[in-house]
Amino acid sequence: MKRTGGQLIVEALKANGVKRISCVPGESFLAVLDALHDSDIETVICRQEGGAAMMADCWGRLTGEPGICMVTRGPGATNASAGLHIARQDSVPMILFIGQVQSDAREREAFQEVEYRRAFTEFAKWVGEIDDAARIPEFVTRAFAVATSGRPGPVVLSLPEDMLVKLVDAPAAKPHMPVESHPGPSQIAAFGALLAKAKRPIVILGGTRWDEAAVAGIEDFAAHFRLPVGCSFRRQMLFDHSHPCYAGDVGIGINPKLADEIKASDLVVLLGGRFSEMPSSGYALLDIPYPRQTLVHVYPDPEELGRVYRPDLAICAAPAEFVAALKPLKPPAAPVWAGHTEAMHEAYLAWSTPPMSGPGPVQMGPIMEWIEHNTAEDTIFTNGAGNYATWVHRFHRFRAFNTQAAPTSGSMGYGLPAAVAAKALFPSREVICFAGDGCFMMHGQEFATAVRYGLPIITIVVNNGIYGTIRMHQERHYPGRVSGTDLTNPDFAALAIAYGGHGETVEKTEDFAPAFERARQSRKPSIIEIKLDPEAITPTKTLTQIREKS
Ligand SMILES: Cc1ncc(C[n+]2csc(CCOP(=O)(O)OP(=O)(O)O)c2C)c(N)n1
Repeated sequence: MKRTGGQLIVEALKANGVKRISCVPGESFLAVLDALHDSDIETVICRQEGGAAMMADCWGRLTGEPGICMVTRGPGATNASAGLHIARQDSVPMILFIGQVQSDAREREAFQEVEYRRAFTEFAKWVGEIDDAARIPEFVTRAFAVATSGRPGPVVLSLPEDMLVKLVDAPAAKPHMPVESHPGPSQIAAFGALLAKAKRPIVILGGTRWDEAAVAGIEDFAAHFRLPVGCSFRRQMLFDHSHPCYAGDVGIGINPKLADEIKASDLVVLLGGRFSEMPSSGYALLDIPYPRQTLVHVYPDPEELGRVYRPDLAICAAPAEFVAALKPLKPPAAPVWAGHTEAMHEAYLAWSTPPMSGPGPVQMGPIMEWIEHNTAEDTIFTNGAGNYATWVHRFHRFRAFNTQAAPTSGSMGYGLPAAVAAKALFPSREVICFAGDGCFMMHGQEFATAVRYGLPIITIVVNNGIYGTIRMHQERHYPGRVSGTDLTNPDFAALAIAYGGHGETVEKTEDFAPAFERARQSRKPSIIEIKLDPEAITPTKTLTQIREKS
């Protein structure tokens, strides 16, 4: 039976198990929208393509299967590039479909014409264009394979408008076949031998391609070997922070004791991550290219192994496969490093206990403590970029897999669309988005998407009236010379209500708990605005102290 290109795209998505897509429509892909009309794939209509792409990223991040986003050519595609860049840096599988101008107008700079194979090469793992509708099954299968294999990442498929309306014969779509990469027995034995020789080992978890079983498996392994385990920047959901082997967050503003421990260790095991600029404290924790410590690097893509750090043992395997293969290794009767592991967990507990005082009438420390005692272990936390995020990264003790969606790429605006996506995926779990006033306003319009689909996310806007992170750097480097960092904000609670959600304003610490409970009980998407004194720029230093270097 002949189908249109639009129908074949939807057929291929269904065959690959896609349940929902994010989308901002455009006249360039009406034939796909029409085919979606007849399918049970849910189309989440978004308000800006950046938010739509970030939602798709979040689905990819939390499922391991590509998140799907559809946008129009030119301005739709360039807006979506914000989410594409996140998926690329964060190694998240995603497929972005872009409606393209009709074939006979190409290369004239037709209306909204962009050549994506030139423009998006650096933002995507692969950029393809489908000229012949009969080849849609081939291109979509490849897109799923590329997005999920090796180091996962985003794929862009450009869809010329005329191709989408052609009626063609094509084979029925089949699901893609995931590509696994297992370590060999000799590599596991070599790893065991390095561990047996070590006196002060440390494991740092990161990257994607994890699942619940792998997270449970590494926890088991660490417990048996009494190994200290840290989590790379914004990959905190990979290890239960209450576990006695947990050593802390290897991210921005790392606990200095943990940084010292990594430097002093004799065996570093990088498991699943790249140990890029943020987790490595600006490439300062391990020498490049030859770390002083013995380095075991486990990564699902050979191109990353030896790219920055030359490992002593390189294992090309997905973290889940590596963890599964660890079972034959037997721990020493009394690991010599066990005392370090205990001390590191103690140091972590002290580091992650919030300060109870600070400038102004609202204290974030007690608010974080309240959140810790009043939310479930499976609560999902999302955020974008800004100093406010430190409160989450440092003081929230992540307990379970798939409870975090935050961009390692440091992109502002991610938290809100990610919260919408996470709530659509896990409707029975609580989803809390943290945002700064700057961050929220970047993709805050997706609050309307939460209202439209009845997704009661709780958004905590930490409003200090400034682009605080940049003000902090400014005061450090150019004391007292404020430039480009002041903001004028809306009334966030009124904004929530205007959208059809629930709004709260917190001006004193003790207002927070009842405001949160009311937001919860409203069963509506909500915004809780916390009016934070801009002096409270970090948990431990005020803006004045930074300016005066005191
Ligand atoms: C999309 C994007 N634009 C700009 C930046 C640079 N940047 C990093 S943090 C920040 C300020 C964040 O302000 P806000 O959300 O209000 O949080 P605060 O730091 O005040 O807590 C800026 C502008 C960025 N990381 N991402």
